[in-house]
Amino acid sequence: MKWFDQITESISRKVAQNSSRRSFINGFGTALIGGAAIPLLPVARAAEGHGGGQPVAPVDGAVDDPASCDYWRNCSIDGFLCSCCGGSSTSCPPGSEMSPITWIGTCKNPHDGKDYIISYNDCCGKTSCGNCFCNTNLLDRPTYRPHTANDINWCLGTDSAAYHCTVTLVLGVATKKA
Ligand code: ABN
Repeated sequence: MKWFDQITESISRKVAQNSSRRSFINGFGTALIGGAAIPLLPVARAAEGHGGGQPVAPVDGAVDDPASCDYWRNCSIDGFLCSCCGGSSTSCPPGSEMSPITWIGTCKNPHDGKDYIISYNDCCGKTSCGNCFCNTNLLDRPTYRPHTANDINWCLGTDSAAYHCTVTLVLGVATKKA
């Protein structure tokens, strides 16, 4: 093993002769600061809260508040926005239950120009919320065709039929024109 010791010693001496303390500190500092900066690099993150996990780009005149009737996902709603009732655009307020049977609409996302299938699920089991009533009705049809109408209490299949508010769930991209 003597040969191994000699080689190691010779390499160590060469490194020590050719590198100063200053250059070591310089290199070490660069590695430290460079490493710390890596988490600051841009990475793709799913956009939360704007629907469908779609990338969100600012669009002139677009309303980006889910608690507004003009928010793109609310294009075909008839009811109270759960965002104004203690819930969110995708979750029912505490104490209410989401209806499994819903009205389905199609709305254009101004951020990417695509049409999305939106499920308007009623939240049930509490009296009417009374806040942020919206009646936008895009492609809504008369109630004698209930499967294409939004002016219906969809609190069916829930413990209670009492209507409280409505959430808007993005089901996917619409591939065919409605
Ligand atoms: N789908 C909302 C709703 C509930 C009760 C009555 C009319 C409309």
